[in-house]
Amino acid sequence: MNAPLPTRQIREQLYRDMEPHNLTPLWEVLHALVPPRPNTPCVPALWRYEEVRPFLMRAGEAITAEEAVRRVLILENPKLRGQSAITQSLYAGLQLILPGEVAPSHRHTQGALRFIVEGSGAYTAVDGERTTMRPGDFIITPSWTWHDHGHEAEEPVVWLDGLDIPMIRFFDAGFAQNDAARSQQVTRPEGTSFARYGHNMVPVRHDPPFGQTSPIFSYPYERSREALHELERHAPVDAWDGCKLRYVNPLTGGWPMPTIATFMQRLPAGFAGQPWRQTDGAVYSVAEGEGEVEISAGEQTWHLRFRPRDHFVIPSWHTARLTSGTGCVLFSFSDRPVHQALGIHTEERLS
Ligand code: GTQ
Repeated sequence: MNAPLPTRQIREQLYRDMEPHNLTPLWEVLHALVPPRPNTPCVPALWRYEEVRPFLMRAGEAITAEEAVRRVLILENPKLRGQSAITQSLYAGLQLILPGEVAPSHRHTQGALRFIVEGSGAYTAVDGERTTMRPGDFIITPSWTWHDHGHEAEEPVVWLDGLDIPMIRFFDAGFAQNDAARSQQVTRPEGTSFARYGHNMVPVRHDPPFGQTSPIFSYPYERSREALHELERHAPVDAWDGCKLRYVNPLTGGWPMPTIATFMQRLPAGFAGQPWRQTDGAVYSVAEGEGEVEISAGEQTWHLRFRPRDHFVIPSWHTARLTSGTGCVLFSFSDRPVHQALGIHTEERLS
């Protein structure tokens, strides 16, 4: 009789024999599959605008908006290089359009937001209506709506693109089409959507024009900024967030986009915030002012000092705290609507 094989050999033989059958033992990976806490591969990162801008302008010389279709430099998480992702679920990029250019009309199931970083006078057209871009405006391209971008003014215009590209890729649910026309036909004057839906009033009879996405596709900075400044003067400042508002879909009171939450916050001068962590990793665009974000996870700590037009990412379940000497205004977006729809959104406010 043969001596029984040692346990390790028995297991390794089993793994080798079942390998060609596309079978693998759970017990070897279980700890990583259901970790005790979120364990993202993403890391915090900062893109300084003064470093990025020269590359954008060089891109402007290297390729036209028309040839590129979208002339964008993707902000890739340093630990997700090659994946066109800033977090596991979100895409971010900086798009440049120059006077006289057109980024041709197309549509896709991926939803997009724009946050205007530099320059005025370019437009984006959604479903027959144009909206002019100004710095600090938050603009939405709802899933599966035709959209083109154009520029008939004087100066380069740069905006932050935030899309749910990695999420839609994860679900293998991406479709896209190019329009036969370069620029879509304008069918409504600029401002129609805002007049209908943007004044705390909505038409008595209407169908939601963009399904689960907000019927307002431009939230002008003028309005958001004024609200934040009023709050700073008259309302208590939150010890973690400063004065932070979320954008809403006026038809539902919920998020403006089904996959992406958007926020704008003001940190008063001298603000030294308390630390927090949450499961939704978030991307920030600095609209005004300067400050610092301290981010930590495990043994590691990052100190990111930000200035106007800089961009940074706070990954899932990283502890973060914000400070600002001068005071600042921050726009941010995350995948929180999906966490909430699944009942898995978690936040801890620490002190
Ligand atoms: O403007 O339609 O940054 O389709 C990436 C994909 C922008 C856009 C991006 C896109 C767009």
